[in-house]
Amino acid sequence: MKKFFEKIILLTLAIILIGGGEALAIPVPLRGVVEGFYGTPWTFEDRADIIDFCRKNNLNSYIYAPKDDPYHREQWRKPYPADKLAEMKNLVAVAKKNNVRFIFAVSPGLDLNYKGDKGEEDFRLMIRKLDAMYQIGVRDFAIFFDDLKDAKGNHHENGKEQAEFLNRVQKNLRGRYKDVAPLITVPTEYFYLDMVKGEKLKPYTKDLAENLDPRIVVLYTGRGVVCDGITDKELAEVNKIFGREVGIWWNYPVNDYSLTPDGNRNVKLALGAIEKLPTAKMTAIFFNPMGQVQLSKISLATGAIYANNPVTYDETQAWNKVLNEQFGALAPSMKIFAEHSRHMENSWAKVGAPDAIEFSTAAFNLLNDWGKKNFLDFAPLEKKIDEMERAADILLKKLPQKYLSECKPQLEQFKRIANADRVALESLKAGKLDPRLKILREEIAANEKQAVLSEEAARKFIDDVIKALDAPSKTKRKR
Ligand code: 14T
Repeated sequence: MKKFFEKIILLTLAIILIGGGEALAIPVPLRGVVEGFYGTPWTFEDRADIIDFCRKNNLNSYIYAPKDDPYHREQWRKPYPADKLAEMKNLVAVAKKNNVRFIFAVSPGLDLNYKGDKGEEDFRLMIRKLDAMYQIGVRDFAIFFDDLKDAKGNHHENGKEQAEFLNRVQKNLRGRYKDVAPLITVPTEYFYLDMVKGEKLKPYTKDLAENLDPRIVVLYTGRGVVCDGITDKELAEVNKIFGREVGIWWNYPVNDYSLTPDGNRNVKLALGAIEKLPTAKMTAIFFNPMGQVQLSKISLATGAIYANNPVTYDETQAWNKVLNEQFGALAPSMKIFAEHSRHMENSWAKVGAPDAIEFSTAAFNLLNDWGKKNFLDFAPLEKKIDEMERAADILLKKLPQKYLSECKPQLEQFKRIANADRVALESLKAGKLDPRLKILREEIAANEKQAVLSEEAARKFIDDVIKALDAPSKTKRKR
């Protein structure tokens, strides 16, 4: 009888939810930022600033997991020295004040021992490490096992051992402290294509999934490490593998795989909106940002809109709203710049909307007509180039220092590209390659060691025009 009434109530709720016209917002329960990138970690000021940003954008969690904090990964056994601990304590208080969960993560996988005396010792050291954080007010913990592959792409982790370690840590902490939240983890095989071989689960993933306490939250990154969206179906598939609702570690706007040879400055900035994520119910989503903390806020704020209501999320609308809010009078210029710097792609990564679609379309149409038609409409592309030059000048002059310090090389490169695009366009008009164009291209190429943007749009137009005009007779005769 009780069951029957429960069903009626649930049914009524479902009718209200589905049929109620206005869709009810269902925020992702755990939503926030994971400082999980390689390279120079954020400062404690940056972190306090991002926690304040989280509150303002209704994100409720921040995960502390900077890969290059030695105490987080390489020397995870070492306790934080007093000065670092004091800064951490202060940050934990900031989070508490802002109603944001401070989730402290350790990545012990590089050399963690699971068995024997060494295993016991490492377990004890892990507990000591987490206990010190409990003492300064931390109530949320994570243990990550990502990126443990050797040069050949193999790892030597055992899923059962890892599961037992995680279960034991969780049991120990929650046994002694009633106010500690469920543990969060990232497996060693943390993207779908790494979990399976053909139709079958790989042994590590199978063993981990079978043995891991169902209360432990598992995060994964999608089909790949950095991938072009996650569908509801894909998420359901991974939920099935782990027998729980898996959370998402989303690798956008992170750009740590776009590095200068010195390994520190990020060459391309990810300034687009979050897109192509599930609308189905999910338990957690964390966005991995760029080292550039201020500029990360464009994408992170769109992520916050998404995480607060995945079903109604519209990336274009969110992106425009966020840029207006964050840049005020500079928003129109910032939009033009950001549009050319949102798609991230290399041999193994692909994410973010294509750069400057209107530019590419105008350029494509023009080059397509060139040599075929007598009348060429240069106006659409000319307008785009005008806008780019104006935007670059305005931003270089007026952007507040906190932003400029994160994107000056990219803005200067943007200006160079716009300038070369202008010369390219004039060359097309004249039907003859302006010799300056190749010199400009050389300059741009030389600067690509520190700044890249619009690879398939404004940057490509330069190459395309040189190609078209370098062999004019050929192209023209083709008709
Ligand atoms: F924890 C994981 F979900 C994860 O994404 N781990 C790292 C992360 O720290 C990094 O910021 C992100 C983007 O580069 O990807 C993972 O790191 C990798 C993965 C690779 F396959 C770095 C280089 C790779 F080749």
